[in-house]
Amino acid sequence: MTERTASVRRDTLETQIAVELNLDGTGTSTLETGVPFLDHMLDQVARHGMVDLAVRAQGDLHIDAHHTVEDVGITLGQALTKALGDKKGIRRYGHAYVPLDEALARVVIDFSGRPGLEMHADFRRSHIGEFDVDLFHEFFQGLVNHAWMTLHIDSLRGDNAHHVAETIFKAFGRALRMAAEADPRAEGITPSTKGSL
Ligand SMILES: [Mn+2]
Repeated sequence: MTERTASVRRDTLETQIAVELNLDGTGTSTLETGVPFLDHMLDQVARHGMVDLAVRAQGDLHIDAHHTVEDVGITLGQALTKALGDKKGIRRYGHAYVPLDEALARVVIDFSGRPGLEMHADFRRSHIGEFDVDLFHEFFQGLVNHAWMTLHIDSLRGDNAHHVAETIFKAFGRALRMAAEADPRAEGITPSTKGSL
């Protein structure tokens, strides 16, 4: 496979975001979104997805973290689309179960070419530190809309909200790795009977 990297800049009046992505990386990251808990979660995606990821964001955090978190999702989605290219030779589907103590999450990905999000996660508190747990859905909705992926997220159990979030993002990273990975038996082949994704 040729190099699968992307560099995307997205500027609006609300946020200015730059994402650099290498799908065939080693799990290193440079994260400066201005939202520390989001940085912590993106670090999990890079590490467990074995992708190299740099995200720099300047957002209207004086309002709240909503625009920044959503727009980081959008820009990361755009970077995924660009880095995946024609999707020839990838596995397309990926899934992972990840536990963290009492918490357990399952994430299933299909690089289907159709945006779709099913997210089922109950958090027992509204905030993790200063981070509003509603924003996890905003992040993943922005991501799937621009990565053209079907994404099923199920938090199967968990008491601690930090644990629940972390299992979701680690499982997302693992599932992403599987779905985006080169399948040595399918070199040059589009993983769809339609012939395109
Ligand atoms: Mn943690």
